[in-house]
Amino acid sequence: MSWTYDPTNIFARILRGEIPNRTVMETPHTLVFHDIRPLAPVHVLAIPKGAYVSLDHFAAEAAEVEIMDFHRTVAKTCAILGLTGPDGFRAITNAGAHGLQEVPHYHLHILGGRVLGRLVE
Ligand code: DGP
Repeated sequence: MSWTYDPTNIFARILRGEIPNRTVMETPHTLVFHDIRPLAPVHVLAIPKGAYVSLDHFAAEAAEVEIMDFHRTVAKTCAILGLTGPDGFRAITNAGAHGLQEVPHYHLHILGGRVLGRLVE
């Protein structure tokens, strides 16, 4: 399978330092920052630094160290933001046209701080 990555997308520009962001955590492979249009009291985005379009692209082609680092960083972020208690959180990703993906760089939305609505429309 092939994925075509657009290096002009907004998260690529954030990674290059061309656009500011409110960083929560950064590692050699992963960046976590606040979403510009928060849908919950906590709404951050975790992105790999590599050029991956979507979850399926990342899972298929990233090195194991990138995949490990990404998920460990997500877990640390949840702990830092106070989401790992019984109240919990939601982690969700949108992919492609049906997923209504707006930014074509893989990102995981991490939401919490209130009871979230069900996913069904
Ligand atoms: P998605 O539909 O899953 O591709 O969501 C993209 C998210 O990215 C959306 O919640 C808004 C957020 N977003 C878009 N542009 C920017 C930006 O320039 N900065 C930040 N921090 N977030 C952005």
